[in-house]
Amino acid sequence: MALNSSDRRPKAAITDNLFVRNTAAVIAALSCPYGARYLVLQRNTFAFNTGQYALLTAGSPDRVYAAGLENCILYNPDAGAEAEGLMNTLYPNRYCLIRGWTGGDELGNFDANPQFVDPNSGDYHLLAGSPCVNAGDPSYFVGPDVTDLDGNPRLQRGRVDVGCYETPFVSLLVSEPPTDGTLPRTADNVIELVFNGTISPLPPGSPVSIAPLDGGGDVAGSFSFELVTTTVTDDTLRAVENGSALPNQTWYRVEPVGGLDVVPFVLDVCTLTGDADGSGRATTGDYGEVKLHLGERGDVRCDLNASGRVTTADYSVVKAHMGEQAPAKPGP
Ligand SMILES: [Ca+2]
Ligand SMILES: [Ca+2]
Ligand SMILES: [Ca+2]
Repeated sequence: MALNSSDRRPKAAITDNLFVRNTAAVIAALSCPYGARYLVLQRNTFAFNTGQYALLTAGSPDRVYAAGLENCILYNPDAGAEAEGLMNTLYPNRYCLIRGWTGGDELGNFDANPQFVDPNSGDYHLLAGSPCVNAGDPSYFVGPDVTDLDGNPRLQRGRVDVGCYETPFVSLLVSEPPTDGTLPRTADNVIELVFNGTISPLPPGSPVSIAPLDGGGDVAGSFSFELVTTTVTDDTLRAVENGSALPNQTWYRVEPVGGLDVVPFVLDVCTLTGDADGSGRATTGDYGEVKLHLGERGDVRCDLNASGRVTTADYSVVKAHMGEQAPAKPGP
């Protein structure tokens, strides 16, 4: 994308754009030569643009007041031609990676390789170890609806990244039960969520909401939550029902609360006592599943009566609910 602006309106912002591999004799990516003093360029990535200048933020070096840069990446081949007028800004450049530019360290600016994922193939997302990750203005406020160029939440891991992409560190990999799975125990049912990274520290209160799909209040307060380790430290959230808090044959939706710093997800599960094998119905097949796990201890799925161990007594739970199935899931 290339843009030439001579907009004289004050306090405009150009945000969350990717300007890459533009070529021009003079100004490659962006030109805002007149009245740019009230223009702020926020969370943009300018990379591999070639020309006399990668972008023009003022008419010339001696023109007073160029556009300001915040949380931007300027990483173009000719460091000397990064941008015209970087110094004379009404809004000082802050928290930017600017190749070859020094003099703004006290405002969080820095010069480094941004570590794009695969720029030769057009992927300008940031590697996990990029110096731009969580290097934006720490006091930068973005509302919950503000997204990056991909449409992902702009604020992740507590601090905005530099450039047009926010690195979504942590997302849900797998769950037990899986999507549309069942909670088969008479009590102390377990929902285990495994993420692709550490999720500690947890926010105060319940880290997820667990709301009945047919209406009614969040029941997350009826669960205890703990962090455990599956692959990396604290990558797994275990939610354990406190006793028999949930009625049978009821659908619930599990979602992260705002304070849990993960990519949003939706997990629907249904209570279905006796469904040891997760088939969605209590049948004789569940006897076989219990038999396979006889003797196991702890919060295991086949411990249907929540005694702490899988025994032949768990067969009676299947028998008591024989033939019951998960109701149709409410909603669209
Ligand atoms: Ca971040
Ligand atoms: Ca079953
Ligand atoms: Ca048992």
